[in-house]
Amino acid sequence: MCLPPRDNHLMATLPEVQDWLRNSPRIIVLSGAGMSAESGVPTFRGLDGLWRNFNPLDLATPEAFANNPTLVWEWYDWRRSLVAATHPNPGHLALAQLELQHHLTVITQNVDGLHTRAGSTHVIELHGSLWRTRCTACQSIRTNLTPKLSTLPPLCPDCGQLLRPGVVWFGENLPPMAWEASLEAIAEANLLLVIGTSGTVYPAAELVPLAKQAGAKVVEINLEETPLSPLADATLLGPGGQILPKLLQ
Ligand code: BJW
Ligand code: ZN
Repeated sequence: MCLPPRDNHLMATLPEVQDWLRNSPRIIVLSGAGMSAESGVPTFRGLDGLWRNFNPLDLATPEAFANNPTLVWEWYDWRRSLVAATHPNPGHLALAQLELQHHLTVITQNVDGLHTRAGSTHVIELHGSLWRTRCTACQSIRTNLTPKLSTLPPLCPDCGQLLRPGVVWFGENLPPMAWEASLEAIAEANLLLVIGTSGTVYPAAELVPLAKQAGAKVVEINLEETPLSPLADATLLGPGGQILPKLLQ
């Protein structure tokens, strides 16, 4: 689904949000799949989302991998090739630019690595990365996967057991260090930008009320309102790749 940006709403609040940005030494971004939509990476929910064609329970749970590791591996292999052919969009690039003027931490639910490719250096990957594997037995982690690794899940060079995608599936805990670092960053934040997330997956969505409690202003950028909108001090409706460069002008 691609709704046209509601410029009236955007123009009403844009100068005010620009002012908040200028006066916020510590900015946090919480990004979701919509952040990378304009790069051509599919989102999960919504009309064009991945979950329209694939059942999350068949692909994004530890049980799914245990039942059919080849199917799950192939799906991630397909997504790796897809992401490898994309590039950061103007929204990712604007955030990398913003880091040159502010203390900025990006907390992303995305596994595509596009924030880092755009030049952001303080990136917390809450849901892991497509570009890592983890051993199902000895837990050793490998990075820098090539896009097309293999159609079969590879075996761990250390212990010979199955390697799995280095992402966080439903029912799994978030990487403890990433979660701790996110809580610390949120506690210090003056401004939280919530970009391109449906705000339906926990505990990531919990960071928004926590930021409010810590006294931060919350600005949401999305094509549509979400369950997080009532918490936001401003919701800018439109594509992140258009709104973020305008915010920085
Ligand atoms: C644009 C745009 C443009 C489009 N510009 N915007 C509390 C309450 C209820 C449930 C739970 C709870 N606590 C925990 C749970 C269970 C569960 C959960 O949240 N379930 C809910 C779905 C109900 N959470 C978990 O299981 C988490 N683990 C956990 O809690 O551990 C403790 C525990 C252990 C054991 C038992 C119980 C608890 C783990 C969650 C892991 C999520 N994993 C995935 C897959 C990652 C790997 C992969 O990529 O394959 O993460 S699911 C998927 O959803 C992915 C995403 O990161 C995540 C969030 O989705 P996101 O990013 O918001 O995308 P969309 O598609 O939903 O939204 C896109 C948005 O963009 C839309 O709003 C568009 O409008 C917008 N948009 N284009 C701006 N151009
Ligand atoms: Zn191993």
